[in-house]
Amino acid sequence: MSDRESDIRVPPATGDDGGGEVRYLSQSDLSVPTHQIVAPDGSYDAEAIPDLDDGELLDLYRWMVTDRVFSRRMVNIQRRGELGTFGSTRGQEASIIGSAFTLRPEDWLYVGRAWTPMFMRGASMTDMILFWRGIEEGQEAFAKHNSQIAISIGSHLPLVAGIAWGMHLDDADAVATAYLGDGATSTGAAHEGINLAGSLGLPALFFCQNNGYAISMPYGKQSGANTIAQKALAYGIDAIRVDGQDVLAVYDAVQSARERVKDGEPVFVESVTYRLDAHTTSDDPTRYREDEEVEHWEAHDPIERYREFLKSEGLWSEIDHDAIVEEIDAEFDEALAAANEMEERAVSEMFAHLYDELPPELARQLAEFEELLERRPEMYDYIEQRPKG
Ligand SMILES: Cc1ncc(C[n+]2csc(CCOP(=O)(O)OP(=O)(O)O)c2C)c(N)n1
Ligand SMILES: [Mg+2]
Repeated sequence: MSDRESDIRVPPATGDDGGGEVRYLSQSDLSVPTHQIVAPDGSYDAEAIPDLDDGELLDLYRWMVTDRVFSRRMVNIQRRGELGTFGSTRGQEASIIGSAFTLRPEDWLYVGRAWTPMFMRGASMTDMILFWRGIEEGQEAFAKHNSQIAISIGSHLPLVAGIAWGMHLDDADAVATAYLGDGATSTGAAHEGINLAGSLGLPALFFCQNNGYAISMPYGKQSGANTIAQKALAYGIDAIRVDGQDVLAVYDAVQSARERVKDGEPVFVESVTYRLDAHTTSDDPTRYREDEEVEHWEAHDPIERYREFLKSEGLWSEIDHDAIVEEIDAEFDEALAAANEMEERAVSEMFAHLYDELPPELARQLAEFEELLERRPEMYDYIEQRPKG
């Protein structure tokens, strides 16, 4: 916990040379830089390229395409009635892959809108389909890869701070990472988690994807802060703001952050990106945003930008894009077939998983529900027991 352990860190109230004037501490005095390596037009300074070998540079591309194909397929099966809902990540691939590429299997990963990082650490597409069908086995499988999905936004930040505290006590050579959205930064839990990490100096890495919206709420209406990165300073945490459409910049930023975090200096990263699809398949974004805005961001497609970089490096000829897409589609087909093999679910499962021992009120509700189904078996007709979500 380095020098943060000292008992008294309140700067003395000695006055200053303001000449009696009331002086404000203002965000307009802050200059918040945004890290970028490959500019939107594909130009870059070769000196600034992170130290990745050709194989790793090609892997970054493959994972970004995996992310895009997975989102497309998940939205499609939801439309066919085979999934309850899904949150697409189209447009955020550089942000998601550049960051996750820096993590090691021993790091803990708690994600918001970022599903491929689970695949990158060995979780299967089948488990992800099960998760989105509301089947608990999916989440259980993720835990085997030190990872979880937080649907209750911001709720995972205190947990990640707690995991980081445990890592600190164990002197572990690893970090605990929370992926969160811009909206999650407005929750009380996020404040508590980041504050705890900052005050104790814990190995926690906060990776915030500012994709412009919390469902229909644009960032500008959600917060008075010019940037999310600046919020970290109030917790005594250093921050990096990065161009989330530039996979190499995101990798570079998070790689640097991870090194610091390991030494007990938490870091907050704001990755500036954009959600091109709806919030989830239940949402209609045409109700709250203009086509021109989406078109603007489509012109900042992160995969296209990285493709330009690969061409400049002479690596594009190594890639057979159509073959990659075909392989990922085939992997998805297999995963879906495996997920469809799941047996019917018992309706009592609605009450399982959260508690070791059912609290009395839930036990009462379960008994009432079972009694109802016994008395009126035709009610089963209204309950979907196939694991479709
Ligand atoms: C604690 C909590 N409140 C409300 C919701 C409903 N909800 C689901 S997603 C969402 C917005 C999330 O926005 P953001 O954090 O920016 O993440 P994004 O979906 O943009 O990735 C809300 C309010 C929730 N899941 N959890
Ligand atoms: Mg958001």
